[in-house]
Amino acid sequence: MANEVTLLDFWPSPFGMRCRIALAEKGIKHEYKDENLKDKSPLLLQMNPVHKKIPVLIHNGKPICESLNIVQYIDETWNDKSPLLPSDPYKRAQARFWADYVDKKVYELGVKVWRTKGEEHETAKKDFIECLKVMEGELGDKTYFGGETIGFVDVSLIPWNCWFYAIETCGNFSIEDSCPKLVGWAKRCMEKESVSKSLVEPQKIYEVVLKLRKASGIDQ
Ligand code: GS8
Repeated sequence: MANEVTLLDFWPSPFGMRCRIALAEKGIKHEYKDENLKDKSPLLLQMNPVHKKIPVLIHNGKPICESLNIVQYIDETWNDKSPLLPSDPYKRAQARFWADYVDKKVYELGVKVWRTKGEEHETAKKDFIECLKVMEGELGDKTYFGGETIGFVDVSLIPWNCWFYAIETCGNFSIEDSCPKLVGWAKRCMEKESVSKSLVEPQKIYEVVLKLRKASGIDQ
């Protein structure tokens, strides 16, 4: 069967970026469709009727939803090169645990930093740095989270690198001051073409964040 692959995405989405990196790592030719989330396409509504969210990977007409699920699907389907998940069941379970931590902690707290004011904002900043330190502890002295090559946890976390500038600027703090090793890891990831071409300029994300802050009444 022909391999027809389409990614429904939205350019600033860190969830979409995960899928872009995985497709690039595997060298999968695909069609990229940028959605207007204020006016979702009939295709998106048809392919993800439950959540109606991007990203959605459409492989030979069949949809796969949820970014971490998509990255695993890509890894299992195109398993001839650049493995993202380890083959050992325990290591696979650990990789999924940390990717889930990224979603439940790094993402949630990062959003809280730029979307809140006052005491809530100050608490979110502290909690955000604490959870990045936890990630840094997990990285240890390894090149990537999974070892010598880029893997599932790296792909899950690295998209937030282009959101960090907005988070730091809104919070008036430096991630590098608290987590220099994590910033070093992000720089290493960015040296990979699969990553750098899948992420967007931090300044563009900052502009998106400023618009969202205005829309939600945080900024005048
Ligand atoms: C999150 C996707 C998501 O939030 C995943 O794929 O990992 N858990 C999911 N997608 C957003 C855009 S990025 O912030 C989205 O599609 N939002 C549209 C909406 O909520 O209507």
